[in-house]
Amino acid sequence: KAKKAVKATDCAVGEMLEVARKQGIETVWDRYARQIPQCGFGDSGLCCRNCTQGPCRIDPFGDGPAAGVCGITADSMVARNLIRAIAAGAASHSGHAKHLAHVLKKVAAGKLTDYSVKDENKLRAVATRLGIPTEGKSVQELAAAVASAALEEFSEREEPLAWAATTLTSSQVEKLGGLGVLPAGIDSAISEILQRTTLGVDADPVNLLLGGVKGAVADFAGCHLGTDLADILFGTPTPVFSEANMGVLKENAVNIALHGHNPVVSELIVVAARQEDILAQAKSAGAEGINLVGICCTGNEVLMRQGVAPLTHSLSQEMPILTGALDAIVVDYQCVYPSLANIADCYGTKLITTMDIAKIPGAVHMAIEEERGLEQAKEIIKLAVERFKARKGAPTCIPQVKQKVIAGFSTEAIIGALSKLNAADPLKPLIDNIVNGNIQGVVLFAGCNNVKVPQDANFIAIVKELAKRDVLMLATGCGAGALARHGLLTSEATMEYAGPGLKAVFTAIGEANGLGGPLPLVLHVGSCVDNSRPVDIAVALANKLGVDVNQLPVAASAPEFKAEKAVAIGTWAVTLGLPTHLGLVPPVLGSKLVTRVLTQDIKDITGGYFLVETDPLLAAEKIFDALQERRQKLNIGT
Ligand code: NFS
Repeated sequence: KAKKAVKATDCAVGEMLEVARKQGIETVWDRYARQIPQCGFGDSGLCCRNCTQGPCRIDPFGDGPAAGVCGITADSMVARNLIRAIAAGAASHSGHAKHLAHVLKKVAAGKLTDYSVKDENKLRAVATRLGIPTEGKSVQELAAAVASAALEEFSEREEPLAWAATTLTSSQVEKLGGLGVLPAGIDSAISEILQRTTLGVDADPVNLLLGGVKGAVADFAGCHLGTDLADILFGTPTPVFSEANMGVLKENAVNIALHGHNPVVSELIVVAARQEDILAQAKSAGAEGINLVGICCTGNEVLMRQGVAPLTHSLSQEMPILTGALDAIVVDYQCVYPSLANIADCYGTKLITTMDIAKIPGAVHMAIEEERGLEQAKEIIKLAVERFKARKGAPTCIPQVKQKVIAGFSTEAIIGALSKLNAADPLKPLIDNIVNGNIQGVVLFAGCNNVKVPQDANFIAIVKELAKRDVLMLATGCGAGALARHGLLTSEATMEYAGPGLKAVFTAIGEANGLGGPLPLVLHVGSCVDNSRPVDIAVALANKLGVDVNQLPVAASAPEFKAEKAVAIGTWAVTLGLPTHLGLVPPVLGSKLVTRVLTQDIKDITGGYFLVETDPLLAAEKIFDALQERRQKLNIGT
């Protein structure tokens, strides 16, 4: 009972909840309470609205209807609903990637003055991986070739997706091809799911799930594409120091939050905020400066590349407005709660939407045209300055809570850090330490916060438990954010929580890299699309060892997931061979068959499987056991 009352473990969020209560402001937690009890049919995947003969519901206990009006069974209904979520997730990640591809194409054509290729090495590396000849080619030419290769990924062609075929191990590619789940186009895989799940198409639950796997592979390609193109356009992240949580707000500065997922707009706001004319405007309004902060994955993008402080994440995105100190929230798309508009209106905070596919009633909409992006970024900042002027002198209540953060661990940065130990063979120290047991395995923490879990509680508990057991951990998305706000992305956390093996390895790497201490307890590898980065490392390890990813002591965990994007990512993690923990029960229990395929049968096909455990300590135990099982099979003991 007591556990239910806890909404968040972050005390800054706790303080703001108290403000919300006093002021009568409705939050995500209040709206959730009003939904209780939630629909049991929907919760178990047994509700279908795919045609107007419905909505149909199947009784999971066998007392009521056993089929929908068209005759669809529980197994197929659950499978259909699940793979529609995968399609939606893939559409989101790849829509973001497509947007970046269009920007790169315009950069290559010389049409944009405010954007450029920031990382030529990455551009050349990606081109080489794709088999595009780079010799003697200019940056412009290569950018054009990579952008058109990227855009070709979306529609259907003869060959499999290049961003899957060139990034995975050859045996993975062969296996996926053999299963018929290597897509020939991202958009075509998404559209195929929509077709096969409409009335009267695919009624075979296992076949439907395979369609979902194909969609998930398309999602992986979209994520990888998004990461590659963002690095090319804005730079590949390197380790960066910052601070996290609401204490980063400054009462006397113009505070602007960058929220959403795509760095296309936020990167220009960072540029604009550093320009003299804009700073002068802020100063003449009486502000000491412009303070940019991040929310969700746009926040992760600008943290990784620009050191912008992460303010808060996902579930608590409404909270910073209640400080009274947030002058503007600039959003692009995805994971932005529409409720921000009402709360922003109460406080006078400017909510600015920037994408034509993502408008919110009550927000100011400024459709960004990349051709005049910097000018528009300045207009946005001016709106925030106006709001600052209006609130200047009024009391604010900023929770004095912040934590140090080290982020910026791209694949390249991790390999770079390891190369300080062994320049000729950077992966060797990592492999040696996995083999000798200093590192028991690698776990990637991904995914969101969910209102059904006290915010961050599962992340924190599992990380602390696995740290003790010498597990090397990486994090992305709101998971990385949760760990950042709780001080777990620091060298100090390594000293406090890491087991002796992990501590020794992280200290050696940290010192060799001049960090003056160990690596942070968990490495922040980026936003959710950046879940592709750890795959690159796993693939490199597998290739070097001559094994496959599904044999490595590597696992993934999404302890507080909520978004359809997380369903897509989890599915490709399983497809690529990882035991993948979920801290909430996905809506599949209405089908024993689907539940069994996802948690057991799939293991015989891909080597990966879903491991569902809502208790964080038990989850840590089970994840650790999964790593041990792999170690034993590789004969590397404990
Ligand atoms: Ni990922 Fe990032 Fe957060 Fe979840 Fe949403 S911001 S893309 S989906 S909620 S981690």
